[in-house]
Amino acid sequence: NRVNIPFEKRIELSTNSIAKQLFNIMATKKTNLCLSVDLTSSTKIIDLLEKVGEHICLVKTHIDIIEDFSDNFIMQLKQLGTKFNFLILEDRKFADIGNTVSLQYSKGIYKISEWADCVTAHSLSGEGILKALNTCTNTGSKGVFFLAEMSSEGNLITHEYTEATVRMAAKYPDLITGFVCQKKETFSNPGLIQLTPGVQLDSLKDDFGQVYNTPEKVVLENGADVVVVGRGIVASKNPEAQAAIYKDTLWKCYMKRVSG
Ligand code: 5IU
Repeated sequence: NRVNIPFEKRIELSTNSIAKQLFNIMATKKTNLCLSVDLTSSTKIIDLLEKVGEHICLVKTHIDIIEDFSDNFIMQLKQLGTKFNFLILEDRKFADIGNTVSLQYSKGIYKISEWADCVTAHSLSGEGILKALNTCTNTGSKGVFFLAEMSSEGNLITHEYTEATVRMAAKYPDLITGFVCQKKETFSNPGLIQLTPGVQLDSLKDDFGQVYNTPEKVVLENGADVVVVGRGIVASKNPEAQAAIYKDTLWKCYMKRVSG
């Protein structure tokens, strides 16, 4: 069972270079925390990452919500990634036909393919989306977290959709880093990474349908490898202390999982 294999052992089982790097970072830094920096000011993002960079393996961005975007921001972000050893996931949730996605990925103001180690994508439009992301090669290594399930209540993803998504991903072993999903049964390949959002310690939901679970539930019961926390850290009074708490709690759950 993939959830009982330690990250160190899963490095050699993965076929995507970003998955290998991420497993390696998690094992070395002893953290499976991904911070979702859903802030609209680039200086606030940089300040926050200076404080919490040591606690995270991955930072998740929504580049299109930033109001003062600049190439300099990207440079700072990359530098922090190198300084603290974390990767960057742009949560773009690509969903269009392949040709449009290849433009959205590499062109425009953001030029995502030039700086994001990995991106998220929907399977809704079909395999062309993976073909497109796979052909854009202005960086050496890249990865895709394919969206197999969502955390929000009332989302329209069915069991069949999830299964078809996992089958589609299997055709692109070099490209797929893992799945954004909620359950351990969703896939079995131990070389792939389960990224799970919807975690907060002091809240059960937000006003717009987000559903929160506890670290114990997502890591021990539901098989999350990397756990996404946004407002639980970003909106707290002391993000630095809070990041350390999430990191320790999530890592303890992971240790319990692989030793039990
Ligand atoms: N996100 C989800 N649920 C999902 C997917 C993505 O919450 O199913 I796919 C994103 C949205 C947000 C972050 O950027 O993860 C969660 O932030 P909060 O922890 O603040 O709810």
